[in-house]
Amino acid sequence: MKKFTVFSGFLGSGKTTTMMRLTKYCTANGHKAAMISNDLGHGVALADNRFAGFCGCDASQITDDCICYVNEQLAERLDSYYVDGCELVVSDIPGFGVGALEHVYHGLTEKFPGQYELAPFTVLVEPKTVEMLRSGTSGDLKYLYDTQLVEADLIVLNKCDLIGEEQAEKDAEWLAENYPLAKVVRISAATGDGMEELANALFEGKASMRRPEIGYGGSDFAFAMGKMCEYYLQYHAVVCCNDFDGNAYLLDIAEKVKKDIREAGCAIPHLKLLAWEPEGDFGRVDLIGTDRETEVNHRFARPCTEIAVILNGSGECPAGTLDEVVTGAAEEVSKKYDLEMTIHKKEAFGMM
Ligand SMILES: Nc1nc2c(ncn2[C@@H]2O[C@H](COP(=O)(O)OP(=O)(O)OP(=O)(O)O)[C@@H](O)[C@H]2O)c(=O)[nH]1
Ligand SMILES: [Mg+2]
Repeated sequence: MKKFTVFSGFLGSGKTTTMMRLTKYCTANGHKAAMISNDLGHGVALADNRFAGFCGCDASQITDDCICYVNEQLAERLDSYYVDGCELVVSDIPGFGVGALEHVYHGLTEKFPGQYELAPFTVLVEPKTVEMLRSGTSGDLKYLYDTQLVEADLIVLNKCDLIGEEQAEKDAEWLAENYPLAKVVRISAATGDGMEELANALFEGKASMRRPEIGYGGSDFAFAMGKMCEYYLQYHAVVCCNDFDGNAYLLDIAEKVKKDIREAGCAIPHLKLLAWEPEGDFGRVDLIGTDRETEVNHRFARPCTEIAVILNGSGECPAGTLDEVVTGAAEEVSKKYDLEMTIHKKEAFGMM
């Protein structure tokens, strides 16, 4: 089998966590699987790909562009995975992306007819987003939340561990009623619940290849995309003392970004903070919005004396504001911890 699927879904919905959990599940059950992270930035390994690698996943990345626009590069990558015995490859698209059904599924089919078995086009959604869509409070980004789901052959309601069974059932019913062409499955990438059902849906299901009208490039698209920007900072830091706590350091940066972004009247749907030291110990913290608890997803086991850091994520604000806030937070917190920072690369750019 040479199955390929795209995981779409808004920033922070759990695409990377699900790809990691799913590919490990499939490989452990006799169907080798691999994942491609499609974070945006030029020429560096970004947080999702490094994190997946540190966690032992069969993972690579495409970062120069959205996979929508690089069919040939994607095809080459897929071929190398299939030669290596993979039966399923999953790639995400940037969390504010839409249009991958047309650009990736139809693009691959037109350029490489019969070469890939396309699994259902899959869209992850978390309960918080369902709640916003249901209550009509999804604000300026409504077009993105809704259009992603309109593209779905398979909707994956993730983070079901955060809600009760009854609420999960209600959310799944609402999704099925409002996006009637999609099948809905419920999972928790955090606990692993639902992986068998998800794997079966991908291996047994097929892409519909329908072409929904999503107003790609139109005024609603431009309005929502015009709000989004992308940022990354990569640096190295030398620590002065032997009691440096990398976990507290990352958390402090995240909390400062949260506070400063709030004060700037902006939003930051997802910032990923990843740091590692030469022996391979690492820490990962996720800031998901300014009104939620910062999440510690992996802790340094020991104090360290030297770290490399990648901070990357997406803001609902001008690129300059995100740059100022995140770079400023990294610099200020580094000073507080007596770190000597050497910045290797930084990028901040708007999506329109
Ligand atoms: N409670 C809970 N948290 C989850 C689950 N899946 C993911 N998360 C957390 O949600 C946050 C975002 O998850 P990611 O997998 O990085 O989300 P993403 O969709 O890849 O985000 P982008 O790369 O920004 O588009 C992380 O802190 C995860 O640990 C889940 O099933 N339950
Ligand atoms: Mg991700």
